[in-house]
Amino acid sequence: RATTARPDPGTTGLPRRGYRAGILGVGFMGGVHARAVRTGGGVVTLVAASDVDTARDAADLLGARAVADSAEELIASPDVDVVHVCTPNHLHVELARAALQAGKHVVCEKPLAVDVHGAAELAGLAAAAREADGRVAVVPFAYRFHPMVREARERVRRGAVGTISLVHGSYLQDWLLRDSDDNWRVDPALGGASRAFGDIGSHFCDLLEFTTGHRIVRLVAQSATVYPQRVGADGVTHRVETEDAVTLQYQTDRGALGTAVISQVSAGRKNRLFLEISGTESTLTFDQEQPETLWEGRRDASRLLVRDPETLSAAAARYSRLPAGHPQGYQECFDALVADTAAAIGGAVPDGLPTFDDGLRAARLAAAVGESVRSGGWVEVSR
Ligand code: SOE
Repeated sequence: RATTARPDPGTTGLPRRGYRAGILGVGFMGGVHARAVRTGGGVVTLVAASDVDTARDAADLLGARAVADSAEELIASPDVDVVHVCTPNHLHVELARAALQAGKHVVCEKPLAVDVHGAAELAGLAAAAREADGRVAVVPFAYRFHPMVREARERVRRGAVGTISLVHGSYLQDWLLRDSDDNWRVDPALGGASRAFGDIGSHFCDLLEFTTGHRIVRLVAQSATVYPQRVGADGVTHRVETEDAVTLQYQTDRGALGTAVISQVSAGRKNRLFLEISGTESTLTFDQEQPETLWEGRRDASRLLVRDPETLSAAAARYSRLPAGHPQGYQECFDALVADTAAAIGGAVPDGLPTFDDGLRAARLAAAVGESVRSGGWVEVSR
């Protein structure tokens, strides 16, 4: 039981030179990363985008001190210690590789790479950088940083759920519901062949494995592309070769079964990441759109646990950034992820910081889903 909402000093604090970030990409995610850096007391020293005008237009909003002419210039800058890669997916490998080779710490958006080969290369480079001089390489599986997710993980860990038999859920969005909705993620050349699964199914699987400690070892998947064609922002119709939705069924290494529905075309569902863990003692249910609560189901006495740093386990209270009754959510998850990244750079070992190994894990799962969709059969997920 936690008696204070104050963060654990063992895992906070800026690295000695401060947290000097360079942000590559100025879309939605670039903004989220920049806010998290500044909230933690860091500085966005440089920002770069696909062209200088775009970067200049976004610099103020991101609170960036200066604009780099190119990604290469940003990566080479002595004013940048941590490179945040927030570009379209197809550039992740090339930019993260260059940043690691230039001696920087890296936070690279997911999917880490559009295939296993690229993700494995980056995981190898990150391991070498960690060995060489303790550098940190993070993939923002940010939903791990919801306090109630930590609470669920803690309850699983201390046996309150019992032996887990079922883990099911969904990740549903509707921002690609119409054929007039389009985005670079739809194009496999930019986003990768695995779209709905790579973009959000990866979060679902990461959350499942993070909270339960189980690993998905076998799966069978189906996919659907609701619109064979979409109309781009330029008014031109193009073929769609990536999936709008995936359904999957899986088994874990510890004998649990589960199913998941992943979709970017579910009307009314904005960002509903829903996970339900059932064991021999209790059920825990987390819904990302109601992140202040965790449902605990018991045969005789079910209840809704509410985020209150006074009553949560210490592992969860550590991620409570606001007093009870003052809702916190998505941005605070990123703030906490960057704070833990800073702490890791400073030499701490924060529990549950998602690394490039987790990015590689997501790439392996996406490959297994793709293989199963093609073959129609069960696929073993490679380790
Ligand atoms: C779009 O689907 C998106 O921004 C994802 O790319 C993020 O990873 C997810 O957290 C929210 O939705």
